[in-house]
Amino acid sequence: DALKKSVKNIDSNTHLRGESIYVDDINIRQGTFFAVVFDAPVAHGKIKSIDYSKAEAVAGVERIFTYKDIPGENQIGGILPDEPLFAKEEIHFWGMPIALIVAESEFIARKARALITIDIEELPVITTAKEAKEKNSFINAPRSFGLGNADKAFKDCDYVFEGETFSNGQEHLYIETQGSYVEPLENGNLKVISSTQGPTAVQKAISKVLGLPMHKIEIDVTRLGGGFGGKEDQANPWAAMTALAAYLLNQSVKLILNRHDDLRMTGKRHPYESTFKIGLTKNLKIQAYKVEFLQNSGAAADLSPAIAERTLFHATNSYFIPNVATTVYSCKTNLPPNTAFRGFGGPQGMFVIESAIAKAASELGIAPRKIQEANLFQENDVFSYGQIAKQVEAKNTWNAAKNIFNVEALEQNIKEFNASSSNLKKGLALMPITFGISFTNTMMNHARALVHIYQDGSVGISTAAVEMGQGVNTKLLQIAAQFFSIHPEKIKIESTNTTRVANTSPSAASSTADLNGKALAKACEALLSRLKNIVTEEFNASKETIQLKDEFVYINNEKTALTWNELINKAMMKRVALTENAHYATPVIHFDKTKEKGHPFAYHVYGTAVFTATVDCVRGTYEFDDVKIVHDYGKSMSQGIDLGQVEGALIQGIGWMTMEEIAFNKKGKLLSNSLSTYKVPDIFSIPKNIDILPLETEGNEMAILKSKAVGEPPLMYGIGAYFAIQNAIKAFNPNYKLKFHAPMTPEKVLTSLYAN
Ligand code: LUZ
Ligand code: MOS
Repeated sequence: DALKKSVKNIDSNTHLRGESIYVDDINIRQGTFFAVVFDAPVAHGKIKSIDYSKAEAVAGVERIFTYKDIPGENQIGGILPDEPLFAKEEIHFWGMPIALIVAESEFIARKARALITIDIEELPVITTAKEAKEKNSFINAPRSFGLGNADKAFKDCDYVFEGETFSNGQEHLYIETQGSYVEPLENGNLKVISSTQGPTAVQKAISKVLGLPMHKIEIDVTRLGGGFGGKEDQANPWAAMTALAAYLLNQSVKLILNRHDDLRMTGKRHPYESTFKIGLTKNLKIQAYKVEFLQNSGAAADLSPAIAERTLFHATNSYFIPNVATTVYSCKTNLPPNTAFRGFGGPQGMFVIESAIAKAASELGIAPRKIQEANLFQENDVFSYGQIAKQVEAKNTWNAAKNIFNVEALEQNIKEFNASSSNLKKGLALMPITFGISFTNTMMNHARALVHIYQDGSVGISTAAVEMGQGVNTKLLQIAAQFFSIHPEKIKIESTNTTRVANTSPSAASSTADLNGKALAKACEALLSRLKNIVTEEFNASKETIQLKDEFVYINNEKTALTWNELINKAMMKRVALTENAHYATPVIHFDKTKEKGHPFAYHVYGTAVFTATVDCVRGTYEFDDVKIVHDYGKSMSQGIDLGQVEGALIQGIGWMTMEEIAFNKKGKLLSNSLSTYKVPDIFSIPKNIDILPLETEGNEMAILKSKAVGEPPLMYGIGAYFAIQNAIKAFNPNYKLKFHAPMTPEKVLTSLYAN
């Protein structure tokens, strides 16, 4: 079966040659203007006056746009209408856009920006979730999920432990920064090229800001140089500003944020401050778990309420706990609005339960894996949100990892190493993951595909899927190649365009290949059915006996002389439609927010990682010797692409947990504002050895071709890195009380090694 083979990413050639087109590479129209955003230099305040006169006087400056120029609404909030495109009277975060300077070159626009003066009455600044909660500063009402009766169950527990955790934000650091290019067409129509995961979200934002119907606005996306959630909602403002300028000037405008502007103005992964209470029986069964999550949402809702919800969905990770009480507060602060980031609140929830287990294990003097193993989800267990677990692979991936990688021998080796080494200490940690696949907002789980078979037998495919390096276009191409049984070179995946495929959900939630792939499969099936009707007439054969294989028609498994191209030609002669538009909506799923119960996920993805870390106890530095993983791909349709996704997510998760340290000062100014102060994993800091094995399973019918979603779940393996380091520190310093304050930077490791 061709699909089982490792396929090559269809973008690999143009990527390698530097020929792949991103927004900044587009051939722009003559006379195009360039834009730069003027943003707030404080985190909270009232604007008393702004003087644009010196900036406007710079030669080559065309015009400066503010909220006053907006013909529609000065509003880009997605879930809640609480976010202006341009600040009017109040400033809510450092980096909040105030104006757009449009000039003949970006250089001139930047020069002009430096000449703008602003007078602001500063107001008190909130930077942490805890402060926000104390001051009753929230985005919306808190949410709570519950199962059983946690408060009552604690009374019957043999052991109860409590603790606090913090996990910091994370910068998306997509290689392609935010940007858009807008070309006015005739009759006030606009063509918008945007680096966005959500073309429809951009179209809606522009429609609202300009007061134009959506049909006048065409969004086109070829590919992104990375998104990671940062462009699910936050591509909107830049596209809306560019569209505003292009519309009012009736000239093309281009806006590309440079790295510093992007880091300062955009939201990140949400920092969380949480408190937990965990209760266990003597035989290590977790009986009760209670947690309060404080999400640092930033200055506006953005996607925070949905992200908070996913934190609750994943609060017990891979463990069945009969009594659960979880609450999340979306806390309004004066940071840039935090947003979607691979895992979407799930990682933050999972870090807390793993911390609770580590704390319990440390207090009881046992290995955390004993508690982890005793509580893994089993078939027909219920999640706190009411979904009954089916086709559960939690234990299977755990046991496979434990056996294949011989965890007991590994543990023994580490003990012996630690006994004989004084300055280097090793630590082990296991990290199981369970991640729900589907947008938690049920209505978002649908997609469309538009397929043209051209009369020469070549095929063009449009869907809502946005290619952002994850390889979704390659998967779509594989699906069509499999259904039609034609050579991949006959198939082209078109850009993602709102005039061809409308009303789309963003490419997010790990669901892009599933949703768009299933819609594509439906379209292909409908076309095939019509083509087979032609063969039926022609050969007087019953439809079930007809097959297309390697560009020939087969009847009863016998090759006929009729080729794919001839069949398509016959279809043209017979006036059979060679275009199909199909819609797919995930069946079964539902969720009732009034009860906080339902069946929100099509299925779950499982896996287990085994980490070994070595800490240099003189310097506080560390290395990961080994990460060994058994991952549940279902029946992977693209092994190379899926492996790449697991590797990338793993490294991104390790970065979040260990070295990526976002810092704001008390006044809300971003200190980690460049790549010299914000460190992401590089080739030298990734694990020395990475072993990723697939779990052998039948796959899941709800996944496209039984090949499970792969984008987000493996990021959470990275949490194991944190605990492997903790265990190494403990081997050096028996007095060390575990701390749950991520990222575990070398500075923190060093102080922990010598703390008592
Ligand atoms: N985006 C979204 C997501 O809007 N809803 C989700 O449930 C989700 N999950 C993961 C990543 N992005
Ligand atoms: Mo997302 S965190 O845009 O899947």
